Parts: sequence; C-alpha cells; structure tokens
Amino acid sequence: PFTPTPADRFTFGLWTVGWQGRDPFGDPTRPPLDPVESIERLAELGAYGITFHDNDLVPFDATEAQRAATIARFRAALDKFGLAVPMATTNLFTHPVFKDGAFTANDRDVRRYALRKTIRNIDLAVELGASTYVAWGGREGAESGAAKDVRVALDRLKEAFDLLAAYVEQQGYDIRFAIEPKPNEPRGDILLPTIGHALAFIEELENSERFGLNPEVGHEQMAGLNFPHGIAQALWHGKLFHIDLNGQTGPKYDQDFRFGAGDLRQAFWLVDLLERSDYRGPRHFDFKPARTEDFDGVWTAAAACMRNYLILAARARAFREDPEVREALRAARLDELAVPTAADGLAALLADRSSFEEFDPEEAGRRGMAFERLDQLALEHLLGAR
Ligand code: 3MF
Ligand code: MG
Ligand code: MG
Ligand code: MG
Repeated sequence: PFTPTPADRFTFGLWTVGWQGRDPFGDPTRPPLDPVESIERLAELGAYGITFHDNDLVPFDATEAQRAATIARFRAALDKFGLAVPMATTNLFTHPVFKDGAFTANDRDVRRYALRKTIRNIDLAVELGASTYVAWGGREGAESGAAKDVRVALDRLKEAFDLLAAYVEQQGYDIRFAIEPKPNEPRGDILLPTIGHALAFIEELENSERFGLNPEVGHEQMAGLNFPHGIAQALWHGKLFHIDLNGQTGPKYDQDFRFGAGDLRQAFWLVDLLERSDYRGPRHFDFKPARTEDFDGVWTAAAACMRNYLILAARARAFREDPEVREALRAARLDELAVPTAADGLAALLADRSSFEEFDPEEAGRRGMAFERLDQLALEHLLGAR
C-alpha cells in the first residue's frame, strides 16, 4: 500500500542521490553517479521527476559540444524512462568565483556573470518542461559585519530578481521563481534566512506574483522554527511554489536526512497539512544519503523518503477520520476558531456589553482547552497504536 507511483508526484534532485559524501572533514565515500543511472533507478522506484543544478548535469568547465551531447543524452533518458523535469536551479555556490556570493557579491563582474549563468540554465529548464526555477542564495551572506552592507546587498538581490523576471517575461516563458531560505551554512549568515524574511522580501519585487518560496524542512529547523507553521503561512500568502522535504534534528548543521528521519512529529503535521491543502506541486526530496552508505544504501534511502511520506499521509488521514478525533477537535474548539471574531462589525462589537462590561475573564480563564487529549490521539495515530 505504500508503493509510490508517478501520480504521487515525488521528485528528487540529481545532487541528492548523486551526493558523493564529501563533507568539510572528509573525502567522498562514493564514486560519481551517472545522471542517466539516477533517472533509471528513480523511475524504477516510482518517482515522477528529477531536478538539477546546471552543473549537476553539465560540468562547470564543459565545452559547448560537451554540453550539447550531455543534454541530448539526458533528454533521451528522460523520454525512455518517463521522468519529468518540473524544476531546475543554478549552482551559484561551488566555484571559487562565488566565494563572496553571486547576485550580491561585492564584485560587480561576478554579479553580472551569475545572472548570465542563471539565464542560460533557465533556457534549458524551460526547454526540458520545468515550470519552477529555484533560487537558493547559499553564498549570499557574510561572516563579518563591515564586509557586507546588508541594505545595499538587498538592493542588488532585488535588482537580480527583477532582471530575471524581465527576462522570462520577454521570452514569454511559463515559469515561476521559488526562493529557498536558509539561515546559515555555507555562509556564517545568509540573506533571507527564513520563510518570513523571504515572504517580506518578495513583496518588494517588481513582479512579485512570479515569486514564491521553496522552503526546506531542515533549513527552518536549523533556525529552531516550526516547519509546518512556516508552510502554513506560506500557503496562506499563496506563496508555496515548491518544497524541499528532508529530515533534521534541531539546530545543528544542515543534516539533510531522508524524509521521516529527524523530527518525526513535525513530519506528521507537515504531511497532514500538505495533503489537506491546495498545494499541487511536486513533493521534492532534497536529502543526502548518509556518507556511510554504498549505492544499495542510497537507493534504500531514496525509496524510504517516498514510503515514509505515504505512510505519514495514511496516518494523518486515519487521524482526521477517527470519530474520537473529530469529537476531540470540537472539544478543543477548532470550529470556534473558524468563526470570524466580529462579523457583526466594529459598531456592534463596541455596543456589545457581553464582550467586555459583562464578560467574566475569571470564568473564561478557568476553561480547559482539551489540547492534551487531542495531541495524545495524534501521537497514537502516528505511532500506529490506533
Ligand atoms: C542547500 C540546499 C540546496 C538547494 C538547491 C536548490 C544544494 O542547503 O538546500 O541544495 O535546495 O540549491 O534547489
Ligand atoms: Mg539544503
Ligand atoms: Mg538541507
Ligand atoms: Mg534545499
């Protein structure tokens, strides 16, 4: 029952299963993985699509001829195994040229190069059928105070996104941008550190309807934030364009565990939220198979990401359908939260003596909220005890 099919819209980054296990303290533990093999294996496992940074597919120093041949071979494999490319993104972080950032590098020529590199890959993304272009500004930040004038850097970031939007408008491309917030790593502090910062920034862009978010589970949790709450607010603003699913155990380095590992309770509430929302985009996994693993472990972890999502969706459904839960939700007055506070209007509120003069805060303060019972029911569903 927990076997994924393309209808589930599960997607993986080429850089996830292809991660070789290089970390700040250790060399790679796995050889490179051919993107064509990733396509074949992910299709076998029931995935819907694959995503990539330009340089996950085409090496940074490839010639024009090598680039064309690589893309042709990749496209043939997509057709053969039936995988889609719903999203693509740019690597603006690996090469030393981006050590001080891309769109906000102090060096102007680096900023111009970063825009051209991005535009070139947007063309490829659209050619391959992508409708979302992700922008993670991993190097847009600083380790020290005077090195980056943050207000001016935000001007440059806005300028970059305004130019990219102008480009896709001019080309008539049907593609939207999804900004991915992250608080730190690899920079000491990164610009647009959380969902909230990014939502506020987007409103300042020329073409703000074209911009939304690609939040990642672990990134918000690195900042100690509640990921399902962040996603709920992104949905509320109509700005959840894409999502990076993975696992994290609290404020640590970016762990990128397989989905379901890490904070399992937040994973449960996240799936409960997504499945009841109007989000119809891919369920995209941005995880790193642990560097202890060989390729068997890589494919086990990839399959587990999808399986865990489906298990959590089934657990969340059972929770919502349980008559005792429905009763507990009423006891916790969730239906009352859905009633507008003053649909009778401000004048009626001011004239309503029962709302203030005759209101008994002592009595209201004694009412139990019955949240513990509700949460225990959720925990028992999550644990499979109901
Ligand atoms: C880093 C990330 C990135 C982004 C990617 C865009 C390398 O922590 O999460 O992965 O997700 O650049 O999708
Ligand atoms: Mg990440
Ligand atoms: Mg991560
Ligand atoms: Mg990510």
